[in-house]
Amino acid sequence: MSTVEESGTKVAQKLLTGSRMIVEALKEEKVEVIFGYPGGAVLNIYDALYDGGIPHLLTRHEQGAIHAAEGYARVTGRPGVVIATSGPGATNIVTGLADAMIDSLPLVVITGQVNSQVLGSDAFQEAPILGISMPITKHNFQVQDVKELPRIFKEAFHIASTGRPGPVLIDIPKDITATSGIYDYSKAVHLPGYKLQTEPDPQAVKKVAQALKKAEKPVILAGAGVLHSKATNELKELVAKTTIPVASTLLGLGSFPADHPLFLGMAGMHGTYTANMALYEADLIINIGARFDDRLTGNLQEFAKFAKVVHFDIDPSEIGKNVPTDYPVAGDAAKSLQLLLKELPETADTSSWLEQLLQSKEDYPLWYVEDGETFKPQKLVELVHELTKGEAIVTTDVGQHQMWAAQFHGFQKPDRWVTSGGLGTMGFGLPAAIGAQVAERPSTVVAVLGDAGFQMTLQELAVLKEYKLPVKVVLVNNQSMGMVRQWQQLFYKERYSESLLPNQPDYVKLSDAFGIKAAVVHSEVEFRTAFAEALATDEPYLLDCRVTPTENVYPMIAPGKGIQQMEGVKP
Ligand SMILES: Cc1ncc(C[n+]2csc(CCOP(=O)(O)OP(=O)(O)O)c2C)c(N)n1
Repeated sequence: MSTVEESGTKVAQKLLTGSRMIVEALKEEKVEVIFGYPGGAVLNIYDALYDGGIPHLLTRHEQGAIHAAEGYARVTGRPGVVIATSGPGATNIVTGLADAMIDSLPLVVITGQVNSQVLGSDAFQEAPILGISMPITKHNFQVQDVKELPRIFKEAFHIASTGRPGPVLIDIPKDITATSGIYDYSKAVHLPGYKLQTEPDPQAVKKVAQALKKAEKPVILAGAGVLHSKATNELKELVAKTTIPVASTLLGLGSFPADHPLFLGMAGMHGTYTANMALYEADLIINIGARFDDRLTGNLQEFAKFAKVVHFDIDPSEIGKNVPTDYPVAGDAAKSLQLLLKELPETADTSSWLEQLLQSKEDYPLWYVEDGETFKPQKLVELVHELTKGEAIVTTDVGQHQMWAAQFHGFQKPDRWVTSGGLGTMGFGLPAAIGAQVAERPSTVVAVLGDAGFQMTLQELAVLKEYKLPVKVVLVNNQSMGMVRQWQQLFYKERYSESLLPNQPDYVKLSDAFGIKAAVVHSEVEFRTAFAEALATDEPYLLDCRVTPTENVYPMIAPGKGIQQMEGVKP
């Protein structure tokens, strides 16, 4: 350690160890919380954090830390920060990196690495995380000289949070964290190879306005890009001016109010009849910030058969990737829509199209049948909405419960919906709820989880207790991996291979062991009482909800089918 540091004038002199530089850089980036887990290669960093002045949340597994950071990023729009040690610590965050990459969530992930001198020698806890993470990060760095640390941190935060957001990994050999160097965070980011295309081309937007003028059956597809670019007001204005109806992707839920008469619901594999038929029959699809992924489009041969396609996207490489695009507009969604609003001409007469869609909404709503005996999972989701007045942040795992939450919760506002869309990561929901609750302490956060997914990361219950996070865990317990069971029922002749879970832990005892109140719920009546009690406390709570074990998610587009070929539509 340098004498300058010991003299007490360390920051002013700007001669700092690598670990202190990391803490200073995180402070300059106004990082509110770090999600992490210590280990040998990051001991110097943890020592600097000991009195470094940035809160740290210790999860019980590195996967928990990165999903928590994703939850934080989704709710705040700011980069979530993660620290993991080398080797197994680093490999434990791989799923989260892939998840954040495909769902465009900004993260800055710091991994410890073995000492520079032994790099590449299969040293203890060495894992080539740079190579492993290359295709699943927006960018990654390995620090080779302590002097580079400030520049690399500044670039990492810039890259993670600008353009299409994504995870950036910084791998730091242990010796670098102990070495001193000059700390200068004042230099502006200079990345000639990193070109952002936030400003839309006015000519391209003009062409969209012309296309709108002619369209008699237009539909907007709102994706997560609307949320990332905070374009929800512009979207509302566009709809107010044009009366074009809106369908949403799974990740776009909340970008347009669910109770708006022109909202058609979620589109895609488990989308509403009306949203899917609108996309099928449309003569103009206006995609704002969606990837046209396969769960949305179904069989591409059938998708947008009759439509011209407009695609607004911050990432030009997404435009035309899956669906041929007639009107490409690369740029920030909010800016593009602002330009479009200025250009708007009179639109064509769409009244018969609207009449058709509004009638379809009425005739073919989402539906389920009450059997008078079992607790329907769809009802459960409706009750979560009702009892939280739709104000809660809802996180989920992956599976049937995720689809029911997407279908039946009715998101009114942006950034209240936290789910693993692209990767479909079981185990995401509980840690993501932790990150969301840390981001918004006063808000109600409800983690709607599957019984199988919960068992993948349930050790994070310890975090709820330790950090007094009042997350309400609603376990949609159907005694199976419901979505797998559904596919085996429908496509594998009911051969339920390894998807039934008759042996479950006693979740009340389990919660009790973590110091968390819990109850078992079998019916709507019991749920109303127990959930009201859970909401009334400022403590975490777990409800083990025994729902209909054989319920399926409908409508459904079977694999290989077109978006119009839905099964299980209300008769
Ligand atoms: C890490 C991971 N492994 C496997 C899968 C495949 N998978 C998708 S849904 C599902 C079942 C989920 O069961 P559960 O958590 O109980 O939710 P449910 O479908 O019953 O609501 C499985 C195994 C996955 N998405 N993620």
